[in-house]
Amino acid sequence: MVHVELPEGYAVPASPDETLELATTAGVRVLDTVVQRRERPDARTFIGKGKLEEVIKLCEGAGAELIIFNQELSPGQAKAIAETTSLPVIDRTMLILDIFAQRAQTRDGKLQVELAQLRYRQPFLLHRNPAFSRLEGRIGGRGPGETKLEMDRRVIRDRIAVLEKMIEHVAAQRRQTRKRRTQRQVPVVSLVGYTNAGKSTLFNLLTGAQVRARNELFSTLDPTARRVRFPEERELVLTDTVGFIEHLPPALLAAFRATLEELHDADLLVHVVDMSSPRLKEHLAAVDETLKALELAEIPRILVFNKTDRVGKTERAEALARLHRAIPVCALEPPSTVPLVDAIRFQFWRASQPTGAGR
Ligand SMILES: Nc1nc2c(ncn2[C@@H]2O[C@H](COP(=O)(O)OP(=O)(O)OP(=O)(O)O)[C@@H](O)[C@H]2O)c(=O)[nH]1
Ligand SMILES: [Mg+2]
Repeated sequence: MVHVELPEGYAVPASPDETLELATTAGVRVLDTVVQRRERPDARTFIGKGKLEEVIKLCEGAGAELIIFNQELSPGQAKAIAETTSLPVIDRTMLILDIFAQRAQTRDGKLQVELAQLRYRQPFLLHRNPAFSRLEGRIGGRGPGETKLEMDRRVIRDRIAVLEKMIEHVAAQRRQTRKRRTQRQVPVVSLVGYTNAGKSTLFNLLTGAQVRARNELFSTLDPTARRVRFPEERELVLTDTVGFIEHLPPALLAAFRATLEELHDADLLVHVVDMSSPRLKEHLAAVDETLKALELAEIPRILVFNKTDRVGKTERAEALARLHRAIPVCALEPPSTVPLVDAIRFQFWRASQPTGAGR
């Protein structure tokens, strides 16, 4: 893996630790990480000709089969690098897309991932990058659908158009379901947040569902909705969604617009945060930015600091949560979610009795 540090003023690079985790999730073992400090990126190869040759030698020595760049490469840079080595080269975005390709289960999810892959790779493919044929079926080179990813540009353009139509069709069906829901005036609460924050765990706890919740990045791709009943015949719909990440590839965001569109119906967003993460601040900022980009910043939001058990002392967890005006919870301990449930109820039914108060 190649990681480049640039001086202030340049875009902050993605965390190399997180990219290592992404690689592990995708099924890649990273043999070595080369860190380079530069005054500015090399226009042609990003890391410069000499450094690139050094990296290639290192790969040959270690028996590496793939080079991962911890940043987005321009199509020109990817091409120049591919011309220097016979090893396939992928960037962080392709790594993320690969995880999505492996995870996609539903037809809808598969369509969206394939669209994202084609859109992202289109400019690369226009250069007839030979590295792509070597990637076929491997990390960075597999798709969720039946389509071969190595295609000529006209075929790709046609396929993109078909995918867009199919996704729009699914989105229209979803809109119908949502309309019925809105007509019945059931409030919708959506869990949002950084990947691996514990959204699905909390969702399962609050709804009794059993969606996939694992210690890995991007466990959840498909949105799930469940009714939650409260005393006094009250109910709401809770939804679980795909997690966000720093430097979220725009191609992915665009393709997932159909899925994320559901968030526009939410009457309340519950932003779940892994409070034990050393990159807490960056995660908060990444989610804020993504919500803004999706035009969801206006929806009322409750901030939830999850994984209090991992922060050690309860007082410390509570102080940190207070500092950020967040509600502390531990999604592994059901009683800890009472304040959150009360806050949600208060949002919709101000006059209702707090949980456990009875009447
Ligand atoms: N210690 C601890 N672990 C938790 C807590 N909540 C969730 N986890 C763990 O964190 C990991 C991620 O949980 P998920 O619920 O899959 O996270 P998510 O936000 O849905 O993640 P994505 O779907 O990948 O975006 C799992 O291993 C959970 O068991 C918590 O309160 N404490
Ligand atoms: Mg999840």
